[in-house]
Amino acid sequence: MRILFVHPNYICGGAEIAGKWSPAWVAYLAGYLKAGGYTDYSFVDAMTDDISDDGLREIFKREQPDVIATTANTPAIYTAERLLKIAKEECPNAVTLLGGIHATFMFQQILAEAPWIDAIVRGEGEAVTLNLVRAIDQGRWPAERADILGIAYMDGDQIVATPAEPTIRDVDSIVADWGVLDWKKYMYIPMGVPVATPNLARGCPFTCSFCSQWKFWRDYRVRDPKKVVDEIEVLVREHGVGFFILADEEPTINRKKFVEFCEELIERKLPVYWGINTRVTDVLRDEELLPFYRKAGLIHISLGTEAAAQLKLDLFNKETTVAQNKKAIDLLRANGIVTEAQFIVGLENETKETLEETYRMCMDWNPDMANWSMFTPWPFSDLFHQLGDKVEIFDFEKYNFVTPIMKPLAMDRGELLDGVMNNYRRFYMKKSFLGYPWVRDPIRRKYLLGCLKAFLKSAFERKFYSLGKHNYWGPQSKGKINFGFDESRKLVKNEPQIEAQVIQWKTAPPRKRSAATAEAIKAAETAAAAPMAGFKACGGGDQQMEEVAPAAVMACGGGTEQLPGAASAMPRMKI
Ligand code: B12
Ligand code: SF4
Repeated sequence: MRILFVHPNYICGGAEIAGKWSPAWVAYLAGYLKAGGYTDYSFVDAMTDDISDDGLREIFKREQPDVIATTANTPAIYTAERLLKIAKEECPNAVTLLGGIHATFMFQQILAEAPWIDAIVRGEGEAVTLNLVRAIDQGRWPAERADILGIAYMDGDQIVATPAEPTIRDVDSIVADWGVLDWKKYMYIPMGVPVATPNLARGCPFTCSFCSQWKFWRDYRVRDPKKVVDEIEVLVREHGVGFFILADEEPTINRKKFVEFCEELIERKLPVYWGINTRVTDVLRDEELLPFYRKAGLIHISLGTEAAAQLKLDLFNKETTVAQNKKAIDLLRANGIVTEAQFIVGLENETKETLEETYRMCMDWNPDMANWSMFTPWPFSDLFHQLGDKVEIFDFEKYNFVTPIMKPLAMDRGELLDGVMNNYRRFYMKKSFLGYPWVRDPIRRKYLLGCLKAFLKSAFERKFYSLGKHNYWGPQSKGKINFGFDESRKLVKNEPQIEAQVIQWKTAPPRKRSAATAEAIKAAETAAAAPMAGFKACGGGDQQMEEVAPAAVMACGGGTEQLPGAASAMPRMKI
């Protein structure tokens, strides 16, 4: 049973600019398969090695694996679909698999667009993949595929989605096989060392309206910190990793575990620095602990500050305040931790003035780094549904935080991009002359200058924000920018039963439901209960998540109306 994992070759000039990133999904899936007795797997990183479609074709032709598996975030979806098409053409007998965030929620559209995909793995991948590989190995595939939880596939012209696989309770049973990656390739420019993204915890108890990660993992689980440090020790000692970023959505919410994790790192004296993404509220809560976190090697915290206006934070259901953002940055700076403030811009009410306001607020907070991401309306986020028909672009390849998907009412997309670039230029110009070179702590200084180097390299090569590709050469070119949207791409609205599955995949606890979700659930409970009777949460099985509402849900526009052109092309759905 030969399994070939392939990471799709998609690049957009966002976070990739910091170096060559090692993909964690492969290591975690491979490790779980290994524990289940399947060790004949290998990996091709088409993104890091910049492998073309023709190059992949050659590899598939030569390798002839039994299973070809790839991943996709939203912007990489078409690249992944194409990759599996080539895989099917060259290896018609191989089983083609797709997993990751986008396919978990958008499987109906994907299977319609890419019927050569044999199965989509929904949500957390380890247990489902092992069950699926076993079924193939034991000759039960495809005859018994309906018994495998957590997958979606085409059966003739019908889409079948099996009940959700329960999330893995014993998260310590997941032991990554980092040896599947070729570590020479993965270099983090700021530190000049290989970089990894291990997992301490999965999931997030918050419910920000623009985000879908809290829906994806369904519940929050933390691994044994000692075991995670064991994994990091392997990464450092066997693979030369010198920097890691926890792949977690919310690594610090369980303070006890996070403290244990830091204690263990300190005790083992591993030569490694690291970073996290976390919430400002956790930083404020842990004010006293920040020196200890720094001692454990934590040198970079990227904060979901998101906005300079309270109204926007509330719209995002962020449960934070502007004042908290400023305070958290002050505390981190005082404790020698590099701070990165993340802003989301480009909603419909964005103007030149609001962009300027964000810049001024940012200068006032004075983080070490700042990041202006374009608002990206994942169709499976709560905010998307609140936007109604305001989203016009459904070319998912551009859903990448660097392309303006929404057109603000008062400016065009080119002006928005130019405004964002103006913020970057001013911010980093100041930092490069008046900030980074004068930082006293040598590690922090090295790190910041390293980040600047990565940033300048990508700006010089016009790769930053895909500027060259979009024909942006500075303010004078803002009227000539071409984002190359494929406007023939449409959103295929899920059929009601599938939409109900998507909604119920993770229904937020009532306290935290956004207004839109709560309203949608209420509407569904009154209007749609009868026709949906017998239809169970998480796909209809008996494996219910406790917090999932028992009543049927048909929400977020889950009606029967399709976008023009979509209805006739859609296969029927069977659950
Ligand atoms: C590390 C990371 C990166 C790294 C990527 C490293 C790499 N080579 O993989 C870097 C910094 C390069 C990066 C860049 C970007 N990222 Co990023 N990234 C993350 C982060 C923080 C962790 C991802 C991770 O490793 N998780 C741990 C692994 C174990 O989880 P996983 O990948 O989901 O895999 C599990 C399942 O999904 C499933 N699975 C996944 N794939 C497959 C495949 C098969 C066959 C199967 C069976 C199962 C399966 O099984 C796995 C184990 O359970 C997430 C946020 C988060 N906390 O998850 C954002 C995230 C994935 N990134 C995101 C985005 C948008 C981007 C960028 C577009 C942003 C930008 N402009 O820079 C770029 C795109 C880069 C690209 N070319 O694809 C979004 C995606 C949202 C979406 N709807 O798709 C996320 C969720 C962040 C967010 N704020 O929403 N990213
Ligand atoms: S805190 Fe908000 S943005 Fe961050 S992972 Fe959780 S839900 Fe998403």
